[in-house]
Formats: sequence, structure tokens, C-alpha cells
Amino acid sequence: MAATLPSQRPTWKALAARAREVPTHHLRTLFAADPSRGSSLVAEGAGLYLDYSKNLLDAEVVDLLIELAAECGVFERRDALFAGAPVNSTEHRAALHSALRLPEGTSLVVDGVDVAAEVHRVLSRMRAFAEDVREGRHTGATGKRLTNVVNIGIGGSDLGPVMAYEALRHYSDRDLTLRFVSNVDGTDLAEALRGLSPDETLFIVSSKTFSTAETLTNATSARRWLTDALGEAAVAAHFVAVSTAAERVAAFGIDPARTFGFWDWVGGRYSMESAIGLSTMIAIGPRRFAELLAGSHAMDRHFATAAPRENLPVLLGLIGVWNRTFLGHPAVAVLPYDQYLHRLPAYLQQLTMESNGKHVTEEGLRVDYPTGAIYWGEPGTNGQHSFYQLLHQGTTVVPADLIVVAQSLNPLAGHHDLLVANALAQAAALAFGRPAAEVRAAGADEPLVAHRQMDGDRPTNVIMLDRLTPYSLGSLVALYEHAVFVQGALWGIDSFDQWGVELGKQMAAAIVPELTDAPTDPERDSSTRALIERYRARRQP
Ligand code: G6Q
Repeated sequence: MAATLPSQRPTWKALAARAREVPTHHLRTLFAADPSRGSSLVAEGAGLYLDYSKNLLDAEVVDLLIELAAECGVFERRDALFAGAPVNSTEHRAALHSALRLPEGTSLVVDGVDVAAEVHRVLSRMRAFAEDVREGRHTGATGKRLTNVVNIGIGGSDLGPVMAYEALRHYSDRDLTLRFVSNVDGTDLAEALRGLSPDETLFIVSSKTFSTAETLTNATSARRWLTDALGEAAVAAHFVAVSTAAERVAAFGIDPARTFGFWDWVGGRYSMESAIGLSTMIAIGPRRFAELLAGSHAMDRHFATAAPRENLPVLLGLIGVWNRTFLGHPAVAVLPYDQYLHRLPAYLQQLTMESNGKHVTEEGLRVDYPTGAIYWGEPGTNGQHSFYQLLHQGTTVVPADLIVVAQSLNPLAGHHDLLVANALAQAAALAFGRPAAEVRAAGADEPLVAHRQMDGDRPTNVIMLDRLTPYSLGSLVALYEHAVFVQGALWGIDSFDQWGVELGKQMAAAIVPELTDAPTDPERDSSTRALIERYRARRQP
């Protein structure tokens, strides 16, 4: 049977028809017509609560979205994902991040290999090393305790570890200093090393392929910084690697006994719970790291087994499709009301946009509907004092996910109620707005009524955690991983490849020699040529 787009399906067309009716409703009228929305359009699982009632949909639309997902094979694909089938079809690989958090003693055999056993072998080596560092048994070349840990990696080998370290700082060993270097801009490494003493510094070079230009350049400079102070022999005690490419690691000079492996079935942006999480484990300790894995595993089980109407990743994913594809909203704002989650928007930017920013289906058909939304954000309440103006009154509707934590880890008198009140108020203000009549009734001067009136009807999800713990963070991360999967599966795209990032990398490699003495490629466009010439004229010797 020839491949077709999901947009050809009658259920898709029924949803498109429902979307055309949306402008005739308002969240005010939807809530007035069904006062139970706030308790019926909600779901709970793996320690998280999702209130999706303030979206422009009703139970019937949710049912249609679930029907469409079923017709598009989303639930079969979910089962294939967990079973280790090659769901990353363009790279012929499984995407088995869920196997990283299988409990010890379980088994999952893929292509004759028990991947769960492999995972626990590596976890046990990570545990031993992390404990040695935390307890000062693994010392530097001069015998000093290694109290500074610098993770060098980029993209998936950086964003997860940074986000997790920041999110779980409360649980981290405060005697340790953790720093993260990703940008090939020398400033990143220079600033990360400022104030650190080489004899107390451990470098973790995190690179799945161990061929990423930025990471190898940073690792080489870090190595020089260390050996200039302590000599070549110090590399063995001060450098470890996390990679699937053992030979390249050895060629760089890192001891294979200090190399922590993972597998090609772990995608970069899905790798924070593999050995790529070594910095996280050193910071919070193996027991807390196990809780992180347990939280993700609980969400995996929830995704695999809960009925679609009660299934958080299914609901969050389908609401994303409704807002992006059927209502046409181009972006999603991620608004964590927890300072510890301040890097979550950056982390989710990669997870969502690198996974679902695709314009062809797995069969290579050009889609005729919008796919992956632009994810961005900042922690509340900071965002409220900057860009929320556009969220409330701008001409682009930006649906938002507000993440609220019930119990503060730093309960200073008066702070947390104010924080939570702001989150709840913003979600309600975005939904219900402020009609002109209300503004007038409040005594506003007539010329200001139009300025002070707010349309509302801005969709939001509220995700509530009881407390930010390794477990709830694991659950939250897996929620988004699987919501992204649901969207990609419905759109018919491969959420696990990233071909779009190749071209720029290749072109940069070709431009490098032209920035010094190689002649400029005459085929280059006039803009790039002129910029190269301008740079060469100003370049530092
Ligand atoms: C993630 C991407 C990408 C990758 C980096 C780093 O899904 O593939 O962000 O993580 O390019 O790659 P290495 O870990 O191989 O250095």
C-alpha cells in the first residue's frame, strides 16, 4: 500500500473541522458550560498531576485525538519503542532510553543481548567511581582530593547533565564544585577553569561519538591546562571519558579503565540517565541517582500501561498536536515556577525541537501540516516581568506549560505561597483574560479600556509536582520524552534522528582553513566570501 499522510484520514479532517469552530468558543464559556472541567480534564501518574482543562478543547476533541493516534499506530509504536525495535528508522536503531532505567534484575533481550544487564554493569562501575570521588579515595596526581568536576560535552552530552545538576543542586554534595563546558568559544572553558586548581580538578569528557569538534577542542585545551601544571602523567588520574567509541577515547589518552560506555541505542538528547549522567551521579550520589532512574521508570510504566484518557504523555503529546497542527500555534512557552528548574527550558528546547523539527515523514513524504513547535522559556516569576506581556496581549498566541511544585526545598516565610499564587494567577489570566466591561466597571478611563482589556483564551497546561526530588525530576523528564514521541509518531516522523544539523557542521569544517591562509572557494556566495575577508583582515595573529 502506498504511503499516505495522516492528514488524509477522516478523523484528521473531523479534528480540523472542530478546530475551525474554536474561535466561536471562549475558555470562559467552556468553563461556564461545564464547571467540572477543572476536575475532569486532569490526569495523574508517576507522581505528577496534569491539569489540561485550560486548553481550547473538550472531552470529545480529546477522544478524537486519541482515535487519530490509534489509527496512526501510535500505540503500536509505543510498544515497539519499549521492546527495542528499530523505531529510529533512518538510522536503523532502537531508541531504548527506557532501558536505562529498568530495575536491577529485570531483563530485556534485544538482538540476543540482555540490555538491562549491560546497563546495570555500567551503573555499577559508575557507582564505584562516583563513591571513590565523593569520598576522596580517587585522588589527583598529587594525592589531593578532587573537589572540582568539569563536564566537557555539547548538545545531548551537556544539556541533560547541566539541567539535572541545577535541578538537583539541593541534593548535591556542597563540597564539590561542578562546572560544564560546551561552547567551543574559548571563553566557556576559560571561565569554567577560572579559580580552579589543576591538582583538585577532574575532567569528564562526555561524547557519544568522541568525534565532536567542539568537545575534542575543549578537551584538548583542558588537557593542556592540566599537563602544563602537573605533567603528562597526571592525565590518567584527572581525565575520565563517557563514550561509545572506546578506541577514540584511548587514542586521546584516557585510560580504558576510566571510560564509561553506553550504546548506539541511546540518542544524545535521551542520554542523561546513561553514563552521560556521571557528573550528576558524582554530585548527588548513587542512591539519589537511582531515585532519578526510578522516577523515569515509573513514568515509562505509566506511559506503557495507562489508558489513553489517563495517560500523561499521551495527553500532553496530543494537546501539543492540537495546539500546533490543528490550531496553528507555532510555539510553546515552558514556564517552571521553581528556580532549580531554570535550565529545563533549554533542555526541552533540544528534546522537542531536535526530535520533532522535521518536514518529511519516515517514508520521505513532505508533510502538509505543521510539526514541531518552538519551545522556549524562563522560570516564573522572572518571565512575568519581561515577556509575559506578549503572552497576554501579543498578536501571537503562545500556549504554555506551567510547572508548579507544591513544597519548596527552601521554605522561606512568605515566598512559596506568593510564587504558587503567581503561577495559578497567570494560568487563569491567560485563560480568561479581562473583558472590556470588567475593565470599565473597575473604573478605568475610557481611553485606556482597549489597552487594559485582555482577550484571554491562551491555552495552558499546569503540571504539578509535590516536591522537586530526583524521582519527580526523572518522572518529569520521561513525561516530556514520551510526549515528544507521541507527537512524532502521530505526525509520522522519526523523532530520533537529526539530519538537519549536518550541513552546517560540514560547511564549518570547509570554512576553517579559509579563515587563515587557504584561498576562498570561488564558488562561495558573495556574502560568506565578504564576511570571510572581513574576518581575515581583523583576525588576531
Ligand atoms: C542529540 C544530538 C546532539 C549530540 C551532540 C554531541 O541528540 O545527537 O546534540 O548529543 O552533537 O554529540 P557527542 O556526544 O557524540 O559528542
